[in-house]
Amino acid sequence: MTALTDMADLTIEDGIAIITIDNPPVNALSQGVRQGIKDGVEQCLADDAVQAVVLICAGRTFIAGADITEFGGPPKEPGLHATLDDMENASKPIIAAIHGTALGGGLETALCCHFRVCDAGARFGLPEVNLGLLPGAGGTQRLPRVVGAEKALQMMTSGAQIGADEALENGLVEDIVDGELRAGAIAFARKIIDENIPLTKIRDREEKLQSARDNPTLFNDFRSHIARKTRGFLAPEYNIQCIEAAVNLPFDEGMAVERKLFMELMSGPQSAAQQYFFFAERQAAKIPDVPADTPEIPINKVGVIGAGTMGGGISMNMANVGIPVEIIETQQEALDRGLGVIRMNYANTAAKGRISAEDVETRCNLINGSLDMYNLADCDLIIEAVFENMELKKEIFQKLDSIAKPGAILASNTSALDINEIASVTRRPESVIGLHFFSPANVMKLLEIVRGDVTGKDVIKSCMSFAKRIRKTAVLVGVCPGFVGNRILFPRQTQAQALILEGALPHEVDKVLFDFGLPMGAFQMSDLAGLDIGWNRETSNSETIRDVLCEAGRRGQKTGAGYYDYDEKRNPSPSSRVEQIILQFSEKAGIERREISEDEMLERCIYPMINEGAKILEEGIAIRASDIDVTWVYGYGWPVYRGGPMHYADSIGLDAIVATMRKYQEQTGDDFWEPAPLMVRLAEEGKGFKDL
Ligand code: 3H9
Repeated sequence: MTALTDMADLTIEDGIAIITIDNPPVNALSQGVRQGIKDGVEQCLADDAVQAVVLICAGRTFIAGADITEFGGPPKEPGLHATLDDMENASKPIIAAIHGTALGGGLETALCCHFRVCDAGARFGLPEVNLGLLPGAGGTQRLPRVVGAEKALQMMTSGAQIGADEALENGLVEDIVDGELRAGAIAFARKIIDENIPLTKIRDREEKLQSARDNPTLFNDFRSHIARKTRGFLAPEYNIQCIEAAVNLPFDEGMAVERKLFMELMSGPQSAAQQYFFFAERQAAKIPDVPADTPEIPINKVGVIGAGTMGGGISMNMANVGIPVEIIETQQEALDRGLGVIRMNYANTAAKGRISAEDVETRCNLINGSLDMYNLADCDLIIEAVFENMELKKEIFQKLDSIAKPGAILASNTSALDINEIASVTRRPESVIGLHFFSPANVMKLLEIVRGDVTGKDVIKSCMSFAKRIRKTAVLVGVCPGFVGNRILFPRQTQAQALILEGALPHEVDKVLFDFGLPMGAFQMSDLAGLDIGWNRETSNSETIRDVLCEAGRRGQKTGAGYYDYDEKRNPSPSSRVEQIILQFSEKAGIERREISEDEMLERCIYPMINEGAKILEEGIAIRASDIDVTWVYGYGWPVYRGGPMHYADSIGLDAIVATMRKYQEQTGDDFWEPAPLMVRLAEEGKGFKDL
C-alpha cells in the first residue's frame, strides 16, 4: 500500500489498482482527497501493470460532497474539475465502488468514473440545492444524461436521495454487489477487462435527453409544480436552468452555464445563509456541559397524556419509528376521537402513496389507548400534553411521581409554562424536562427541549438522542416564559397590533411578512391558532381588538372568522367588519392613522424579534445564536435562505439595527425599543452574533 496523501492511498492487486479515500467523518472532497485521486490516477495510467482502477472509500460512506468548510476560502489546487477531467479522460477503466451516501461532489466524482457499482444500502443524491447551490462539478450536465431530465429535475430541486435499486433501474449504477463491496468491485473490474468492454464517457451520451427534447412544456410544468414549495429560493430555479442547458446545448456550453450560475449562487446571500444553517443545525446537537459519553436512559416505551391534537401528533412520531406508545385520556369519548384522528391521518398519508396500508396497521397497533394512568408504570418516557394550565399540570405530575418507574423521564409539552415549578411537585425534579413539540407535532421538525434548574444530564442526553431517533431537530433551551421560540414571537405580535392601530390593516402587515418569506403573517397565525387561546369570556371587557373579535364569535379559522373572513375552504379574505373595529379602536385611543411603509412594517415586526433573541442570549436561555435560528427555521418556517433571525441581523449589521431601534424609541418614547445591551456592545465593537 502506498500513501498518496494523508487522505488517500493506493494498492495494486493482480493488475487492479485500488484508490482508497479516508477522510472522516464523511470523506468530503478536501484538498488532500482531490490530490490523492489526481496523483493516484496519474500513477495508475503510468504503470503498465495496472489494467483498471477501483475508487472506494474507507469508513461509513462514499464521498458525501465537496468540503463545505473550504467554501469561501482561497482555492486550493488541484481543483475538482481538473481532477474529474483526468478521471473521465483516463484510458484505463475507473470503477466507483459506492457505499453509504454518494452526495453532491461525491456523486459527481462517481459520474466521472466509467462504471459504478454499489452495495445494497448505498444512496445517491445531489443535495446542493439545500445549501443554496447547484452541483458545480458537471453534475447538472451528467445526471440528466444518465437518468433523464425529469428524474434529474426531481432529484436536483429537492436534494432527495435515491436508493441502490432505484439507481440500478435508472442506470446510475451498473451493478449492486452482493457481499463485500471491495471484492465485488474488483471482480467487476476484471470482468470489464476480460470482456474488453469499451469505456464510455457520460458527457458523450445523449439518448436519455431525447424525451425532454420532445416535451417542450416539461420545464415550465415542473416550475409550476414546485412553485409553492420553493417560493423565494433562487437555487431550485438555477438548477432547472442548468438541466435545460443540458437538454438544449452541447455538453461544454452546458458546463459553461453551470459554472456561471454556480458562481452566482455561491457569491450570493442565500447560499451563505443556507451553508451557515447546515452547520447551525449540527451545532445545536452539541451541549457544552453534557459530553457525548454521558450515559443514556434507554427509551423503549413512551407514555403520552392527552389524546388531543398535540398528544395525537406526538404519539405518531413514536409509532412512525416503531416505538410503542400508551396514550392516556380521562374520557372514553375523547380517547376514541383522538385514536380515530390518528388512524385518519395515517390513512390520508397512505392514500397519497407515502406509506402502505400495512404501515397504517403496524403504526396504529403500536398505539394503545387507555383511561388508566397506572398503565404508564412501565414507560421509560412520559410526555404530558394537556392544555396550558399550571394547576392541572402540577396535579398530573404529582400523580405521575407516584406511578412512573424510577428513572423514567417525565416531560411536559408546555409551550410557555415554568418547568421548574412543574418539577417542584415531584420528588424527582432531576427527571423532569420540557419537550415542546410544534403543531402539527407529527410534521414540524423542531423539538424545543427545556432543561430545568436541576434536570439531570442523563435526561438531557437521552432526550437529545431520542429527538434524533424520532427524526426531529432538537434545540436545548432554558426556562423562561415562552422559552426561545414563543418568547421571540411575543414582541412581534405586540408590534403587529401597534401597526394596525397606527394605520396598517392586518392583511397589509401579513403580506409584508409573507413576502419576507415566512409561511404566514402575524394575523393569519393568530387566526390559525385560535384567538381565544388565553382569552376568558367572563373577564373579557372589550379592552382589546382581540376581546371584541372573540366576543363577536370571531375566534379564528375554526369559527370561519377572525382577523379575516374565511370561506368553506378556509381561504382568507380581508374583513370590512374587522377594519371598522380597528378604526374605532384607533379613534378611541386618539391615534391619527397614517400610511405606513412596508419597510417600517418589516423593521417593526422583525427587529424586536432580534432584540429579544439578544436578551435570550444574554440570559443564557439559548446556548448560541445559531440555536435561536434553528428554532425559528424549523419551528416557525423562517425562510432558511435568510438563515434565521440572528443570521439575518448579522447580514444587515447590528449597528444598523441598533440605530433603527433607537430611532423608533425616540419617535415613540417607548422603552420597548431599548436595544439589548449585548446587541449594543457587539454593534460598538463592529461585531455580529456570529462572533460570540
Ligand atoms: C458540493 O458537493 C458542491 C459540488 O457540487 C462541487 C462544487 C465545485 N463538508 O450530518 P452529520 C460534517 S456541496 C464538510 O452529523 P450524518 C458535519 O458538519 C456538498 N463537512 O452526519 C458533521 O461535522 P461535526 C454536497 C461535512 O451521518 C459531520 O460531518 N453534499 C460535510 O447524520 C457528520 O455529519 C452535501 O450537502 C461536507 N460536505 O449524515 C452533503 N458533510 O461532527 C452534506 C458533513 O463536526 N452532508 N460534514 O458536526 C450530509 O448530508 C450528511 O452529513 C451525511 C451524513 C448524510 C453525509
